[in-house]
Amino acid sequence: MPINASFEYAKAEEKYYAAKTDEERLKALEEMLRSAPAHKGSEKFRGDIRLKIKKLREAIVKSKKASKGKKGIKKGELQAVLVGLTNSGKSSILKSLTNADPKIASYGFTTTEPEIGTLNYSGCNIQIVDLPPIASIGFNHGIVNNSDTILVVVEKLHEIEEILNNLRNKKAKQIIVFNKIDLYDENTKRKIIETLKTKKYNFVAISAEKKENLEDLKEKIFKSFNIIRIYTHQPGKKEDDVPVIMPPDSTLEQLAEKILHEYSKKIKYAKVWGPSSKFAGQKIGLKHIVKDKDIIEFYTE
Ligand SMILES: Nc1nc2c(ncn2[C@@H]2O[C@H](COP(=O)(O)OP(=O)(O)OP(=O)(O)O)[C@@H](O)[C@H]2O)c(=O)[nH]1
Ligand SMILES: [Mg+2]
Repeated sequence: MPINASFEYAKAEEKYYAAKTDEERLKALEEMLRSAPAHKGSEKFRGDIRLKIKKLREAIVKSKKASKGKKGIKKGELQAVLVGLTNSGKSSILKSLTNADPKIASYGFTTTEPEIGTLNYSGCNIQIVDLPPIASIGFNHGIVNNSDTILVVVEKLHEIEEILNNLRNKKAKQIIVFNKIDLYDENTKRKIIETLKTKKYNFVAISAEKKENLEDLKEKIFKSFNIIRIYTHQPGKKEDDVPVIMPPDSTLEQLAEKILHEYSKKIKYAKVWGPSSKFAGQKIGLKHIVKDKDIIEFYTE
């Protein structure tokens, strides 16, 4: 700190050292410049601050440019990611399952960054992520590693092992999606399906273009998540259309906590209709284990 520095300057300098982002740092530096002593002897000192401001502004612009185009994807609660070689039809599948409208083309390496769409199935919103082809620059192992379900999209049998060998995520469920089945005659189709069965893959043979077997694919995706759906509501009101998603064998307490942190402490009791109830409207406590498609009504203090 220079001699005769003001109290404001000291405060700004404190902010500068405490700043966590470049933007905060820049703001603090600008404050420092405003409050720095303006006499002749401090000219070099002010010049130093100006230089720091200039450099920081450039760095911010540069990092903004670098991050542009790289879409951040906030992982949905239920997420399936499309992985495969170029041209296998990943984007066509995204388009046929969801509201998304990705670029589709026959020339290869069409998708260069992740695209997302939402598949609404059985009351649940499932996030489907379309990725650039595996082994291309834009392919994102990070997204695949965090995903719940991997849709391995192929148009030839030999592609399956090639892709599986390249996957690092060993936790996610895998569904082999054999696409473009419309290109084959009945006999070849049957042989392909036999081979997939013999290899014991969890698979579905579809045509994204001709919309064949898409319902099977949707069901397989939904089942891969191993979740239960609970519909909740306040007394006297209609239940929510969008269920709360829970792992199997969750308790009423866990359900309440998922809805709102500390909510379980406010609950006197609840009533349940559906699979986990002995009779309609049964009164239950926090330790009650809920089941798929239960309807729960909460009573708070
Ligand atoms: N016959 C047939 N063609 C299909 C089917 N699905 C996709 N295609 C065609 O295959 C080509 C590639 O489709 P895309 O959906 O762009 O493939 P992709 O896997 O996203 O390709 P990349 O983004 O390059 O990885 C296009 O010409 C599609 O029209 C299908 O079920 N049957
Ligand atoms: Mg694509």
